[in-house]
Amino acid sequence: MTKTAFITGATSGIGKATAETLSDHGINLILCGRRKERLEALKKDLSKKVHVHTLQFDVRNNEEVKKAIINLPDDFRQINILINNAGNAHGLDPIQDGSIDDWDAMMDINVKGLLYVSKAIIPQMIKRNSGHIINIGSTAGKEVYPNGNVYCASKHAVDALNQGMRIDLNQYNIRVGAVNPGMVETEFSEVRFKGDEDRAKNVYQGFTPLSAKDVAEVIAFMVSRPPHVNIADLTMMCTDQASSTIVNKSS
Ligand code: NDP
Ligand code: 8X3
Repeated sequence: MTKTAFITGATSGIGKATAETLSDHGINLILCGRRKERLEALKKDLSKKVHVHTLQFDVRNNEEVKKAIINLPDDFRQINILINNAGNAHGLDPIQDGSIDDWDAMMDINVKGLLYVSKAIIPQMIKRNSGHIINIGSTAGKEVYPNGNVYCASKHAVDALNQGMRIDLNQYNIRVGAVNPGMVETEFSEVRFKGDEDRAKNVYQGFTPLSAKDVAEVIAFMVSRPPHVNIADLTMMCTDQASSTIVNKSS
């Protein structure tokens, strides 16, 4: 049976690379994001290989999320794989200087958005007694680094939700697992530093970070395991990274 994957944050970085990689595995795709032109361009490209549907919504808006998922066309109603990927860091400031708007964005997108999307999709997986949810966490969900405070808190929440979902959905034969990447060169730092491209580039200078494709290949491995195998929690870093704060820039 051909599977369908629902990917949030498919317009860029890890989500986009995952869409491309899963299309190579013959998995049909529902691609989500706010930037419509990018969704359309990706659809045009990947439709050469698999069936693709796009949904434009902001994960912060629960009404938009519900409406988009309820109104999926018949061919895309059955979602076998949910990849909760949409997210970002906003700012990198000590807690005493942090911006409330940045905090709201991170908690609303990374935590509440993930919950809204999951809430809209889990019932159909329960009904079919089958499904696979992959949550994109972070090494920031495993440890806290200076000035990472609220981003790290949001990713620790994803770590807890990954465990909680796995426990609660176990009786319904639904696989739940997380990928927790270290530093991946995407638009992540451009968003974090509000469009400051030089500052964003500087984050990845002097070492070889993970690429979005590196993460996508791990996700493809997870979803292609036989039904009795669930990769529950996987942390990956580039070879030059040992922890959130220890990066070898001299290799
Ligand atoms: P990008 O900035 O390249 O991609 C982020 C994606 O999330 C975009 O497609 C964006 O789409 C989507 N998104 C952001 N906000 C919203 C929103 N409000 N509603 C809907 N979609 C949204 O970053 P990455 O690919 O690096 O990040 C993907 C995930 O990986 C995030 O959860 C991030 O925390 C995590 N991660 C990233 C790491 C890194 O170093 N890059 C390391 C570890 C984890 P659009 O703007 O079109 O809505
Ligand atoms: C993104 C990786 O180290 O910038 O989650 O937090 S990091």
